[in-house]
Amino acid sequence: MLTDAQVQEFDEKGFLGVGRVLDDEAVERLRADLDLVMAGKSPKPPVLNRNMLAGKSEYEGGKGGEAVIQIVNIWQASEVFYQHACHPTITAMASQLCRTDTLRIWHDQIQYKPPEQGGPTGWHQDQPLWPILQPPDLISAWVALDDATVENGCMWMVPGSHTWGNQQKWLRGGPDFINPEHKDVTLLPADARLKAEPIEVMKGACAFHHCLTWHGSPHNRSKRPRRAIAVHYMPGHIRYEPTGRHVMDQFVNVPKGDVLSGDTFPVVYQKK
Ligand SMILES: O=C(O)CCC(=O)C(=O)O
Repeated sequence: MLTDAQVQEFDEKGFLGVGRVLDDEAVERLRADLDLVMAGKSPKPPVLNRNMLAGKSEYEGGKGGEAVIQIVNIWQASEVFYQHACHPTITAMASQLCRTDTLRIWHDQIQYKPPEQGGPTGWHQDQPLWPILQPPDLISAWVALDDATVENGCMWMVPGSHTWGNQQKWLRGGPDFINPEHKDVTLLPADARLKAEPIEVMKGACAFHHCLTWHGSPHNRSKRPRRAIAVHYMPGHIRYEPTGRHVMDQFVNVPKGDVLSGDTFPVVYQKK
């Protein structure tokens, strides 16, 4: 259980580090299955397994052999990752932060930034990039499979930005990438501060973020890998409201306006 102070911190900042949730053995099991899936050797494939930077501009890290390996729905390719998505402590905390009795997996996501060649992940908000879901009440549990520090490209987030609405089309990385820029600051509250904080997460530890929190992660030019698994969770009331395209659309079997449920969006937490 999270304390009231932790819940309040999440409500105010839009993110919260909660410390260690996995022991070394659990991390090793996940790393071993990640290797199998990345090599295309798992019994079933994930939904995506790609370099996110392929075909992107130099500014976005697409040139010079840089990579961010993104795997979507590794839980469908690996029982170990499915069990991770159902982790009782993580899901109980997530349900507490989004005040729900029911949590479903929206999708999960590995982002692996390899040593020296790890590219950046652009500044963004999650929910605007998921244009088939409403309302914007989702939460992500990001668990480090290596120590993620400033040196190897940990995420950065802007405190309070989850309260500023959908700003996705105005967002971009600043010249140093560490802080974001907004193309029309008149659309933001007068007291909005675009000052990002690094979210360092040690191996086996977890940080939550709200689906409107501005975040991004720079290059990994260190000699260490940066592997992490984010599970994006839907509270029980999230509806299917398509206004754009998304890779998970092909798995939706409910009519527009219904709660997004079904085999590919399993319930992983139900309060008794
Ligand atoms: O792992 C990263 O650096 C970015 C992940 C991300 O954008 C997310 O979990 O929403």
